[in-house]
Amino acid sequence: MRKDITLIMIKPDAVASGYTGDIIKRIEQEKFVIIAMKKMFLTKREAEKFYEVHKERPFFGELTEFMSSGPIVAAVLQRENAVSHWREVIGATDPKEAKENTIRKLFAKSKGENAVHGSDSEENANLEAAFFFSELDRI
Ligand code: FUP
Repeated sequence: MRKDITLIMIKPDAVASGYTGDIIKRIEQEKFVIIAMKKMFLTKREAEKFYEVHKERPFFGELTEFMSSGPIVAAVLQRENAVSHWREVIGATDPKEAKENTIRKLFAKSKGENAVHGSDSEENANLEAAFFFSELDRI
């Protein structure tokens, strides 16, 4: 079976609330292989670069401010259908709309402070993984 990757982040709200361990446990329960993982602090400029596709959206300032407000954990995860499976596991962008037992239902505060990120396509997963990790980090 093909093993795809996705790029995920545990966002500043979830790291600050002490949910990193719970989320990593869930990653393993869902049979993802952790290819690379690091805790880091994005600058505003780095957050703006990562979310460049959203730069015309009204929430861009708030989003990049939030994403550079505290440490995050970024990781490359692998399993079959990694992108779609992770999106199922995390649930809807707005935790109020997320299904029971999804990560956002369990841990997110709001649509903006929503605990985790997941790539939205295989193409973006590869671009986003390369944003955070070198080829050497991902062997
Ligand atoms: P998702 O793919 O579920 O992370 O959501 P989007 O790509 O639509 O949005 C990217 C990020 O922008 C979200 F994680 C949170 C933020 N956002 C807002 O702050 N307000 C909105 O109305 C929509 C998204």
